[in-house]
Amino acid sequence: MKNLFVLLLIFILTSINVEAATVDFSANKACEGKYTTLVAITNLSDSLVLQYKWDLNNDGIYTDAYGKTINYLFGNADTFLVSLIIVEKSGVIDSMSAPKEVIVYPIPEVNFQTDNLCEGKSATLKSTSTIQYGSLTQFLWDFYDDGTIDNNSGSLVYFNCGNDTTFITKLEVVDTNNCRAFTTKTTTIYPQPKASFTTQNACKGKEATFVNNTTISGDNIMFNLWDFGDGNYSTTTGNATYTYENEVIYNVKLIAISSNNCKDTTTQNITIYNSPTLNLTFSPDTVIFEGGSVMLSASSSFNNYNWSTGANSQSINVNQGGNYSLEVTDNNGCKDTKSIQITVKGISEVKLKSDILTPNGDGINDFFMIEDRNAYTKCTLAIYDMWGMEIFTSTDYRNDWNGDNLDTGAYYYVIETDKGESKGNINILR
Ligand SMILES: [Ca+2]
Ligand SMILES: [Ca+2]
Repeated sequence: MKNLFVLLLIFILTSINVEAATVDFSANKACEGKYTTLVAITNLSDSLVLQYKWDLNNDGIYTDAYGKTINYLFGNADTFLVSLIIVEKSGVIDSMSAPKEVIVYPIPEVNFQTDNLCEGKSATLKSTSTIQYGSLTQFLWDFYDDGTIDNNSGSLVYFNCGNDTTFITKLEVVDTNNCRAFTTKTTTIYPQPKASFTTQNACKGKEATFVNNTTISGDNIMFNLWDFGDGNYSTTTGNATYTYENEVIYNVKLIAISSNNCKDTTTQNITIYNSPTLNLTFSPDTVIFEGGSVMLSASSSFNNYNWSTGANSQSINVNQGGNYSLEVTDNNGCKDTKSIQITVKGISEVKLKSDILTPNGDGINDFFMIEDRNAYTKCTLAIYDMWGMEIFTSTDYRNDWNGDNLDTGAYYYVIETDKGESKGNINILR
């Protein structure tokens, strides 16, 4: 009975031993292009194991690799199903209940952009690297590619550009799975323009000129951006002109941009003055008679007068018909111009406007009127009644006699002027 118990115990223990054979493996985190290390895990002692056989491509055939520890290159980033069987020396074959996933992580796509690689400027270098899974944790910038990391502060770094030169920049990025990749690029530092312009204070409504004196050596200016300070801009390849509408001091900015996108900015104030307004006056009239003259004047005083006749005085005397113009300049150099047409009228005979006088104050024939009275420098008038008695006389008649209180009837007049005379009847009607 005791022997039977011992045998039973041995049988049970042996059975447990056989059924308890476990098959598993571990795999390290591998990155694309790197070997994955797979290590079999079993409760069998090595002395009982004849062979470890691996199926690494999930085709059910365990001939892809042999050994308790293997290194395998899966090739691309993916999830692979891997299984393992253990052949015991006893001939028993132990297997996994199901294949197990092995992940090969992708490596980052590494790239970077540069901006403002200009002499003496602070250039910007920005990583544009990406990763399919996880995130990027380190950005290792090596300027000059000399193996010494110059900056590991992040994806966006700055570089103080010295003089125009060319070198290699290397960026290596590392992700959360410790997968890493790098790229190198030739970094060129370009010539820096020196923006400069000159201008002169200008007048409202008149074109202001900006002369571009920007310089650059070893490169070209692609274009100039002008900010006129009033919200308006323009781009030129050289100088600029602009007309301001208000008398204000404006801050004008020039940004010169080279063909390699190096920029320089300069600013300068321009004062815009109010433009003068010229009014032309004339005396006595824009219509003058032969032998007469008219005085043309600027109604207010200016710094400088420039008549179309060549005169430079505030007023001129004109006795010829035609168009006369005057340009005036104020203390700020701002100008205005006006012109005036002078007509000369010829006098053929001394005439009355009407030979009827109706002095009733209705505005019609109320006064004894000589046509073109202003044409005569001398004008005398005498009125006689029908008996030849002089009843009115003036040596400087101004078209201002209303017949006094004479009765209705016919009267006789004599006009003498410097250009001739006239005699005849005038009829007063009341
Ligand atoms: Ca296989
Ligand atoms: Ca370096």
